[in-house]
Amino acid sequence: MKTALTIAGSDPTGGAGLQIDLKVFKTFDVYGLSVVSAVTAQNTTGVYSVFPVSRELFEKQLHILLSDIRPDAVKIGMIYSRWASEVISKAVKRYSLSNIVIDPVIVSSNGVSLLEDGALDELKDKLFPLSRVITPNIYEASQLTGIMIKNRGDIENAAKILKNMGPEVVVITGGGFNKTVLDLYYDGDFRIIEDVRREGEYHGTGCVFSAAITALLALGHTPFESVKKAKELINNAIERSSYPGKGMGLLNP
Ligand code: PXL
Repeated sequence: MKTALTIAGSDPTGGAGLQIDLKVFKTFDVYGLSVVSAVTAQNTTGVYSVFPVSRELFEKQLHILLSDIRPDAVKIGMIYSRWASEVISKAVKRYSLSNIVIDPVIVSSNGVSLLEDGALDELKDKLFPLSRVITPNIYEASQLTGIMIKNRGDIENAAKILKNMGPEVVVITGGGFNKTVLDLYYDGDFRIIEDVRREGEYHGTGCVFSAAITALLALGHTPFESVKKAKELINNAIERSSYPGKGMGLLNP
Protein backbone atom coordinates (compact mmCIF):
# COMPACT_ATOMS: atom_id res chain seq x y z
CA MET A 1 0.00 0.00 0.00
CA LYS A 2 1.25 3.49 -0.83
CA THR A 3 1.71 5.92 2.05
CA ALA A 4 1.41 9.71 2.33
CA LEU A 5 2.40 11.96 5.21
CA THR A 6 0.70 15.22 6.08
CA ILE A 7 2.59 17.77 8.17
CA ALA A 8 -0.20 20.12 9.28
CA GLY A 9 -2.27 21.68 12.01
CA SER A 10 -5.16 20.02 13.80
CA ASP A 11 -8.66 21.30 12.99
CA PRO A 12 -11.32 19.94 15.38
CA THR A 13 -14.06 20.38 12.75
CA GLY A 14 -12.26 17.92 10.52
CA GLY A 15 -12.90 20.26 7.60
CA ALA A 16 -9.29 21.37 7.16
CA GLY A 17 -5.89 20.50 8.53
CA LEU A 18 -4.52 17.06 9.11
CA GLN A 19 -7.97 15.57 9.72
CA ILE A 20 -9.26 16.36 6.21
CA ASP A 21 -5.91 15.36 4.70
CA LEU A 22 -6.21 11.89 6.21
CA LYS A 23 -9.78 11.55 4.91
CA VAL A 24 -8.64 12.55 1.42
CA PHE A 25 -5.74 10.07 1.45
CA LYS A 26 -8.24 7.36 2.43
CA THR A 27 -10.48 8.08 -0.58
CA PHE A 28 -7.55 7.16 -2.81
CA ASP A 29 -6.70 4.12 -0.68
CA VAL A 30 -3.39 5.72 0.25
CA TYR A 31 -2.36 5.02 3.84
CA GLY A 32 -2.25 8.29 5.81
CA LEU A 33 0.45 9.37 8.26
CA SER A 34 0.41 12.68 10.16
CA VAL A 35 2.75 14.92 12.09
CA VAL A 36 1.04 17.79 13.92
CA SER A 37 2.59 21.27 13.83
CA ALA A 38 -0.03 23.17 15.82
CA VAL A 39 -3.38 22.60 17.45
CA THR A 40 -6.14 25.06 16.64
CA ALA A 41 -9.37 25.80 18.46
CA GLN A 42 -11.98 26.41 15.78
CA ASN A 43 -15.48 25.69 14.57
CA THR A 44 -17.35 26.40 11.35
CA THR A 45 -17.47 30.13 12.18
CA GLY A 46 -13.70 30.46 12.30
CA VAL A 47 -10.38 29.89 14.01
CA TYR A 48 -10.26 31.13 17.63
CA SER A 49 -6.77 30.09 18.81
CA VAL A 50 -3.59 28.54 17.49
CA PHE A 51 -1.17 26.68 19.76
CA PRO A 52 2.03 25.59 18.01
CA VAL A 53 3.74 22.44 19.30
CA SER A 54 7.28 22.85 20.65
CA ARG A 55 10.22 22.44 18.30
CA GLU A 56 11.31 19.46 20.34
CA LEU A 57 7.98 17.70 19.97
CA PHE A 58 7.79 18.48 16.26
CA GLU A 59 11.30 17.15 15.57
CA LYS A 60 10.66 14.07 17.65
CA GLN A 61 7.44 13.22 15.81
CA LEU A 62 9.16 13.54 12.44
CA HIS A 63 12.29 11.60 13.26
CA ILE A 64 10.63 8.76 15.13
CA LEU A 65 8.14 8.30 12.28
CA LEU A 66 10.54 8.75 9.37
CA SER A 67 13.27 6.55 10.80
CA ASP A 68 10.69 3.77 10.52
CA ILE A 69 8.48 4.54 7.50
CA ARG A 70 9.43 6.37 4.28
CA PRO A 71 6.25 7.91 2.84
CA ASP A 72 5.70 7.91 -0.94
CA ALA A 73 4.60 11.55 -0.82
CA VAL A 74 4.49 14.37 1.73
CA LYS A 75 2.07 17.24 2.08
CA ILE A 76 3.13 20.34 3.99
CA GLY A 77 0.13 22.42 5.09
CA MET A 78 -0.09 24.84 7.99
CA ILE A 79 3.26 24.78 9.82
CA TYR A 80 2.90 28.00 11.86
CA SER A 81 6.42 28.22 13.33
CA ARG A 82 9.39 29.97 11.74
CA TRP A 83 11.71 27.10 12.67
CA ALA A 84 9.51 24.40 11.11
CA SER A 85 10.78 24.83 7.54
CA GLU A 86 14.36 24.18 8.51
CA VAL A 87 13.41 21.13 10.56
CA ILE A 88 11.38 19.73 7.65
CA SER A 89 14.08 20.48 5.06
CA LYS A 90 16.64 18.57 7.12
CA ALA A 91 14.24 15.63 7.38
CA VAL A 92 13.56 15.71 3.62
CA LYS A 93 17.30 15.40 2.96
CA ARG A 94 18.09 12.93 5.73
CA TYR A 95 15.28 10.54 4.76
CA SER A 96 15.44 11.19 0.97
CA LEU A 97 11.81 12.25 0.83
CA SER A 98 10.25 13.01 -2.55
CA ASN A 99 6.89 14.08 -3.97
CA ILE A 100 6.72 17.06 -1.64
CA VAL A 101 3.54 19.13 -2.01
CA ILE A 102 3.32 22.52 -0.29
CA ASP A 103 0.07 24.33 0.45
CA PRO A 104 1.43 27.68 1.71
CA VAL A 105 -1.32 28.36 4.24
CA ILE A 106 -1.11 31.93 5.59
CA VAL A 107 -4.44 32.97 7.14
CA SER A 108 -7.78 31.37 8.02
CA SER A 109 -11.02 32.43 6.33
CA ASN A 110 -11.80 34.65 9.32
CA GLY A 111 -8.44 36.39 9.08
CA VAL A 112 -6.49 34.63 11.85
CA SER A 113 -2.81 34.19 11.06
CA LEU A 114 -1.79 30.56 10.62
CA LEU A 115 1.87 31.41 10.06
CA GLU A 116 4.24 33.19 12.43
CA ASP A 117 6.03 36.39 11.31
CA GLY A 118 9.00 35.53 9.14
CA ALA A 119 7.82 31.94 8.57
CA LEU A 120 6.75 32.58 4.97
CA ASP A 121 10.29 33.59 3.97
CA GLU A 122 11.63 30.44 5.62
CA LEU A 123 9.08 28.34 3.74
CA LYS A 124 10.15 29.92 0.45
CA ASP A 125 13.88 29.61 1.12
CA LYS A 126 14.08 26.19 2.75
CA LEU A 127 11.21 24.19 1.30
CA PHE A 128 10.16 25.52 -2.11
CA PRO A 129 13.46 24.31 -3.67
CA LEU A 130 12.72 20.77 -2.43
CA SER A 131 9.11 20.65 -3.61
CA ARG A 132 7.40 18.97 -6.53
CA VAL A 133 4.16 20.97 -6.45
CA ILE A 134 3.10 24.16 -4.64
CA THR A 135 -0.56 25.19 -4.54
CA PRO A 136 -0.98 28.83 -3.47
CA ASN A 137 -4.32 30.53 -4.00
CA ILE A 138 -4.41 34.04 -5.47
CA TYR A 139 -3.97 35.72 -2.07
CA GLU A 140 -1.05 33.46 -1.11
CA ALA A 141 0.57 33.93 -4.52
CA SER A 142 0.33 37.71 -4.01
CA GLN A 143 1.87 37.52 -0.56
CA LEU A 144 4.67 35.24 -1.77
CA THR A 145 5.62 37.32 -4.80
CA GLY A 146 4.62 40.85 -3.85
CA ILE A 147 2.52 41.05 -7.03
CA MET A 148 -0.94 42.57 -6.70
CA ILE A 149 -2.87 40.08 -8.82
CA LYS A 150 -5.61 41.81 -10.77
CA ASN A 151 -5.75 39.93 -14.06
CA ARG A 152 -4.63 36.84 -15.94
CA GLY A 153 -1.27 38.38 -16.88
CA ASP A 154 -0.52 39.04 -13.21
CA ILE A 155 -1.28 35.39 -12.37
CA GLU A 156 1.14 34.24 -15.09
CA ASN A 157 3.88 36.57 -13.82
CA ALA A 158 3.37 35.36 -10.26
CA ALA A 159 3.60 31.74 -11.46
CA LYS A 160 6.93 32.42 -13.18
CA ILE A 161 8.36 34.09 -10.08
CA LEU A 162 7.15 31.23 -7.88
CA LYS A 163 8.64 28.62 -10.21
CA ASN A 164 12.00 30.40 -9.94
CA MET A 165 11.83 29.78 -6.20
CA GLY A 166 12.39 26.09 -6.93
CA PRO A 167 9.25 23.95 -7.22
CA GLU A 168 8.83 21.72 -10.26
CA VAL A 169 5.19 22.76 -10.68
CA VAL A 170 3.20 25.80 -9.54
CA VAL A 171 -0.59 25.68 -9.38
CA ILE A 172 -2.28 28.99 -8.56
CA THR A 173 -5.88 28.34 -7.63
CA GLY A 174 -9.01 30.44 -7.51
CA GLY A 175 -8.36 32.87 -10.29
CA GLY A 176 -11.02 33.66 -12.84
CA PHE A 177 -13.80 36.06 -13.12
CA ASN A 178 -17.60 35.94 -12.85
CA LYS A 179 -18.99 32.47 -13.47
CA THR A 180 -15.74 30.62 -14.08
CA VAL A 181 -12.92 29.64 -11.75
CA LEU A 182 -9.55 29.31 -13.27
CA ASP A 183 -6.55 27.45 -11.94
CA LEU A 184 -3.21 28.11 -13.58
CA TYR A 185 -0.80 25.18 -13.89
CA TYR A 186 2.81 26.11 -14.67
CA ASP A 187 5.77 23.80 -15.15
CA GLY A 188 7.59 25.98 -17.69
CA ASP A 189 4.50 25.89 -19.91
CA PHE A 190 1.13 27.26 -18.90
CA ARG A 191 -1.99 25.18 -18.76
CA ILE A 192 -5.37 26.55 -17.72
CA ILE A 193 -7.86 24.46 -15.82
CA GLU A 194 -11.28 26.08 -16.01
CA ASP A 195 -14.38 25.18 -14.06
CA VAL A 196 -17.79 26.63 -13.22
CA ARG A 197 -17.89 28.65 -10.03
CA ARG A 198 -19.87 26.85 -7.31
CA GLU A 199 -22.10 28.70 -4.86
CA GLY A 200 -21.41 28.67 -1.13
CA GLU A 201 -18.45 29.16 1.15
CA TYR A 202 -16.56 26.02 2.05
CA HIS A 203 -13.87 25.44 4.61
CA GLY A 204 -10.78 23.49 3.61
CA THR A 205 -10.91 23.49 -0.19
CA GLY A 206 -7.20 24.27 -0.35
CA CYS A 207 -6.43 21.41 2.04
CA VAL A 208 -8.53 18.93 0.06
CA PHE A 209 -6.92 19.99 -3.22
CA SER A 210 -3.33 19.70 -2.05
CA ALA A 211 -3.96 16.48 -0.10
CA ALA A 212 -5.51 14.89 -3.19
CA ILE A 213 -2.51 15.89 -5.31
CA THR A 214 -0.23 14.36 -2.66
CA ALA A 215 -2.12 11.04 -2.64
CA LEU A 216 -2.14 10.90 -6.44
CA LEU A 217 1.60 11.58 -6.64
CA ALA A 218 2.11 8.79 -4.08
CA LEU A 219 0.24 6.52 -6.48
CA GLY A 220 2.60 7.46 -9.30
CA HIS A 221 0.47 9.87 -11.32
CA THR A 222 2.12 12.80 -13.06
CA PRO A 223 1.66 16.23 -11.47
CA PHE A 224 -0.77 17.31 -14.22
CA GLU A 225 -2.89 14.14 -13.95
CA SER A 226 -2.85 14.58 -10.18
CA VAL A 227 -4.10 18.17 -10.40
CA LYS A 228 -6.90 17.23 -12.84
CA LYS A 229 -8.06 14.34 -10.66
CA ALA A 230 -7.78 16.48 -7.52
CA LYS A 231 -10.24 18.95 -9.08
CA GLU A 232 -12.69 16.08 -9.64
CA LEU A 233 -12.39 15.08 -5.98
CA ILE A 234 -13.11 18.65 -4.81
CA ASN A 235 -16.24 18.83 -6.93
CA ASN A 236 -17.37 15.52 -5.48
CA ALA A 237 -16.59 16.69 -1.93
CA ILE A 238 -18.62 19.87 -2.55
CA GLU A 239 -21.59 17.84 -3.79
CA ARG A 240 -21.41 15.72 -0.63
CA SER A 241 -20.74 18.67 1.71
CA SER A 242 -22.98 19.76 4.59
CA TYR A 243 -23.56 22.61 7.04
CA PRO A 244 -23.42 20.94 10.47
CA GLY A 245 -22.66 24.20 12.31
CA LYS A 246 -23.54 27.90 12.17
CA GLY A 247 -20.87 28.92 9.66
CA MET A 248 -19.10 27.55 6.64
CA GLY A 249 -19.90 24.32 4.87
CA LEU A 250 -17.66 21.33 5.45
CA LEU A 251 -16.40 19.29 2.52
CA ASN A 252 -16.99 15.57 2.62
CA PRO A 253 -14.47 13.87 0.33
O1 PXL B 1 -7.51 25.95 5.17
C1 PXL B 1 -6.31 26.30 5.74
C2 PXL B 1 -6.12 25.64 7.07
C3 PXL B 1 -5.18 24.66 7.19
N1 PXL B 1 -4.92 24.03 8.36
C4 PXL B 1 -5.61 24.32 9.45
C5 PXL B 1 -6.59 25.31 9.40
C6 PXL B 1 -6.87 25.99 8.18
C7 PXL B 1 -7.89 27.01 8.11
O2 PXL B 1 -8.57 27.35 9.03
O3 PXL B 1 -7.26 25.60 10.51
C8 PXL B 1 -5.31 23.59 10.72
